[in-house]
Amino acid sequence: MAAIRTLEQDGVALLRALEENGSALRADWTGEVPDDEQALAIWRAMLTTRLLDDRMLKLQRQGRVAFVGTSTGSEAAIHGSAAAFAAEDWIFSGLREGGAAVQRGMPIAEYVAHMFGNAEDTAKGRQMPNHFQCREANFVSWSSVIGTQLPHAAGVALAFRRRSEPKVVCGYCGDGATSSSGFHSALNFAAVYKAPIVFVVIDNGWAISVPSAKQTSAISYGAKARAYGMPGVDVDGNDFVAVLAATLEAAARARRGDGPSLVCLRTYRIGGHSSSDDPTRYREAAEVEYWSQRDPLARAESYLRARGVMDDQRLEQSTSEINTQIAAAVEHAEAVGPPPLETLVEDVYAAPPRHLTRQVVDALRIRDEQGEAAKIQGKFPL
Ligand SMILES: Cc1ncc(C[n+]2csc(CCOP(=O)(O)OP(=O)(O)O)c2C)c(N)n1
Ligand SMILES: [Mg+2]
Repeated sequence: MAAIRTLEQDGVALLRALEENGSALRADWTGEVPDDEQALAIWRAMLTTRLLDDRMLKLQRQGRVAFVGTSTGSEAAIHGSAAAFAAEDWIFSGLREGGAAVQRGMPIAEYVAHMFGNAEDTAKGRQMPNHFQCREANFVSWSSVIGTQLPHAAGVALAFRRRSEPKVVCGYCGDGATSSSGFHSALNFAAVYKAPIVFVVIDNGWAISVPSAKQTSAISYGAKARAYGMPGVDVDGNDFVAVLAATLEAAARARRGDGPSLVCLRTYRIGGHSSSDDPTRYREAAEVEYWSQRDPLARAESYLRARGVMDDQRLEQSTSEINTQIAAAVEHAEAVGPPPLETLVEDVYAAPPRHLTRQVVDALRIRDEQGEAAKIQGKFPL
């Protein structure tokens, strides 16, 4: 196995606002600093994602949810960046940014309904779990096909510009997705047409079993921006203050009409790629240990304690409030049945074509004759 990944292994200067232990801003920090209310809101969003991930993974292990891709260890990157966008802005995500939809107002019950793929799932059970969407939060449904959300995001940004709508777009992707053709097309296109978009790369160290160090021979992901003709920055992704500041600057540039930016957040995927993965087969325990000691949530908590707005009581109360909401949502979601079979071909055509209608009629007949299909036993195939 290769050497372990560390935060500053390649000597690239990362934008950093907080001291390593989070206790204070660095003496040389001159960037934007959130007020305590905003900092607490970002922290709470991070905590919510941590608790949702913990619960969903347990449900998956119990066979109650089919698939989970956790964000544990990357919460500052996700929530610090998402906080830079306004309610009317649009977010295109990858696998791990679903918590940003919750941060933007998606109810926890809706998040959980989607994980179960039940009748209350806004995707009507047709997506893999952990592929979130929320119209009210302007959070767009994504495809697992890596990098495909980025050309869509650039196109929507360009539409906003053409229509003179004062909105910007955030396009998230992972380190692995930077090797996709969608990444190249989207960055090139957005820069040429000055689309109001911020590309946020969450470099969590791994693309399944491919280490970030093998993903590119560029000195950093941020360095790729230069070739596209846009600003790029590499940020300590576990530092929510630096993440927020870098993303705010990029969003402001897009809003001014000056075009796209690339914000690269260096962080870590503490868990497996997904609930189907065993990361001990390809990475060192020492690496996970190194990054566990740089937990972004603990760092944000230290900062807020030093600011005098966080204490054990607040921590316990928030944890218990969020866990109560999650528990209620899970109990409810399990009581709701699967989406009705009749909905299977809705929403695609104004009037479903005959061959699809025939399939639904057949499916209903088979169900009536033979009952619902039994749950599959054994491994989930992905
Ligand atoms: C086009 C395409 N190729 C391969 C895959 C298989 N695949 C699923 S996730 C993944 C890695 C993604 O890594 P990264 O972009 O770093 O995101 P992360 O999972 O680390 O958040 C790959 C290769 C896919 N889904 N789509
Ligand atoms: Mg990755």
